[in-house]
Amino acid sequence: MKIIYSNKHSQHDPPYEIYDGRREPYAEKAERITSILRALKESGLTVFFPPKHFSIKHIHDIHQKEYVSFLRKRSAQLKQSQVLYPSYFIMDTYTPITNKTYTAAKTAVDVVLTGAKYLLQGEQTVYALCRPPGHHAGHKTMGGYCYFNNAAIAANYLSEHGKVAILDIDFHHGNGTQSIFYDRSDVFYISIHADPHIKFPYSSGFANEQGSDEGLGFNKNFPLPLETTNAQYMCVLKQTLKRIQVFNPSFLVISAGFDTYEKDPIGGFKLTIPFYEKISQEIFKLKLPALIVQEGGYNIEDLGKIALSFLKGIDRILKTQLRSKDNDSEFYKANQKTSKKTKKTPI
Ligand code: OKP
Ligand code: ZN
Repeated sequence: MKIIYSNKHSQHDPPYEIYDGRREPYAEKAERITSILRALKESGLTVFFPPKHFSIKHIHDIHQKEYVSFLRKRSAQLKQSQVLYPSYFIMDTYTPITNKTYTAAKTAVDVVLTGAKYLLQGEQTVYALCRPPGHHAGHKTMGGYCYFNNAAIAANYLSEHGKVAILDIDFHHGNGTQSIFYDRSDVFYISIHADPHIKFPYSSGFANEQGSDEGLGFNKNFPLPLETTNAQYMCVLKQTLKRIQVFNPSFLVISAGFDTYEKDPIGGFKLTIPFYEKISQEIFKLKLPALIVQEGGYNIEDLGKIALSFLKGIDRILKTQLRSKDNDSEFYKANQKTSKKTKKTPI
């Protein structure tokens, strides 16, 4: 499995967010990703690949041009230590612009697109270890620590080669991703998250939001109560996977947030570290080419262990699949099918 990573994310590191009118330490810290990186390196599980440079066109396919240039220009205008809370293109008080915000956000997009391109070239699983996260970013709005919607941009890019399912397992509902694909039937957004009556983003993520026009029936939300346990979560996860199977996509994009963890400082579910291995094992039984896109997860101390647990689940499945490859397994057939479709495309 390939892991795509760039250290450019670390230059975007706002000192505070505003919660209910007060300054609080910024939860979406650069150390989140370094914690994951360290754990992966120590485990010796994988090899890292740098992102390639992709055209801005892929961002413009999803985000309004004025919004993109606003972010670029305002970032560039700021001094190193300045923090700007703009009055437009923003939906909350968690998502400030700093001098390197645009650079970091653009690099995160390059990271996911590089991963998506590897899938097109026949790679089975790629982990896009990116930051800042993306699933709250809408067509022309930043919010919830997100600027560009990494998962949506990658899904849209992949959708030119076949149907795409986006499975969002971050603790928070990916309102940005939902809104971007709400009227499309070629990209299926399905999300498990905390009840938005209680948790961010508050205004969307309810079970009755099912898509519109062409997209009606291609958006699915599973809001869950606080204190959700491993067993309850697994039951819902299996339901989402059945629906993805029925949709029968060519690619799976996973918005992988680890803030469902029992000790997450801003979450509220009760999932345990070993359970992430179970989650990924279950997901990878689908045998779909999958792009794992890093979203949230804020327990810096344990994030590395969570990510490692998640990736171990994939590794085990991949190994089983590889073993049964010779006797004409389903996996082998599935792979043959996808590799025909995966012609190289210029970026
Ligand atoms: C982004 B992602 C804590 C308030 C946090 C914002 C949550 C954004 C989550 N002081 N509220 O989905 O992990
Ligand atoms: Zn989250």
